[in-house]
Amino acid sequence: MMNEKVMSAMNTQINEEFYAAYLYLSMSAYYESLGLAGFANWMRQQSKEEVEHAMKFYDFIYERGGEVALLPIAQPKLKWENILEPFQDAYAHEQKVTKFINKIADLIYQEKDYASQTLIQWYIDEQIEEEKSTLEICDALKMIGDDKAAIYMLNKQLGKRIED
Ligand code: OFO
Repeated sequence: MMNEKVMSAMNTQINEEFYAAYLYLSMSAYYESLGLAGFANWMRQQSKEEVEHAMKFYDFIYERGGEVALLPIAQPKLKWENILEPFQDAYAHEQKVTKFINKIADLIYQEKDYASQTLIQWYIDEQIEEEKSTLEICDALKMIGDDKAAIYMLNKQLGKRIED
C-alpha cells in the first residue's frame, strides 16, 4: 500500500518532469531555428531523459499499488536572446528541480516510507549529474563568447550526445 502523501508528491513531480521535457524541447526548437543542430540535439536528448524521469515515478506508483493522476503541463518559454541563455535557464531549472526532489526526500523520511527511499536516492544522485552537465556547458559558452569557430566545434560536440 502506498503512502498517500508521498504518492501525491510524486504525482506533482511527474508533472514537473514533463514540464522539464517540454521546456527542453522548446529550447531544442530555438536552437533548430538558429541552425545549431548539435545544440538542438543535446536539448532533445535532455527532453527525452526528462520523460524517462517522469515514467520512473509513474511505474513506481503502480508497482506500489497507487494511482497516477496526470496534471496539465504549463507552456514553456519559447524564445531566448542568445545561445547562452537557454543553458543558463536549464541550470537554474535543474537547481529548482533539486529542491523539489529534496522536499520529496524530506517527506519520505518523515513518513518513514522505507520502500520509496531507494527510488528517491536515485533522483538525488541524478540531480548532481543534471546540474553538473548544464553548468559545464554554461561555463564553456561563457568562455567561447562570440568566437564562431569555437561555437562550431561545440555544436559538433553537442551533436554527438545520444540517448543514455
Ligand atoms: Fe528530471 O532532471 Fe532535469 O529536470
